[in-house]
Amino acid sequence: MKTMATKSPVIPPAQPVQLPDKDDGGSVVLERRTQKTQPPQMYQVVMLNDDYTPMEFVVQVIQEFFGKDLDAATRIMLKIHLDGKAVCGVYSRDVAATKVDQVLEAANKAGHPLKCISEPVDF
Ligand code: TYC
Repeated sequence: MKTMATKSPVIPPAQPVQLPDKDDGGSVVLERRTQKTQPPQMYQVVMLNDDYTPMEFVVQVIQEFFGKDLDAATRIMLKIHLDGKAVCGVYSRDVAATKVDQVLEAANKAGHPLKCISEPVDF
């Protein structure tokens, strides 16, 4: 399961500008501002708890695909186990989607029901 969404860029409203002099006595001109480039939307890969996947497998997956050491991976796995879910990493949309695919493929191969999703940060 993958979750995707997009955010439309925020365009600042046009501001009324008073011309300095030689105007027609009080006319108001709307000046369009150039749009600022927004930083790319980032995606967090969230891993979900289940009752069947062995803890050791989850720790290995987090180490392998999210570049965490044993200690960090164990802490993330325990957070998932206790809270139901946890963020394993934050990436661009394509990289996050690839991480989800890699985790699901490894889980399927091993016969575990482990699930993870990708969702926009600030979802
Ligand atoms: N709850 C599982 C168990 O008790 C362990 C587990 C942790 C499973 C994290 C999935 O994403 C997960 N064996």
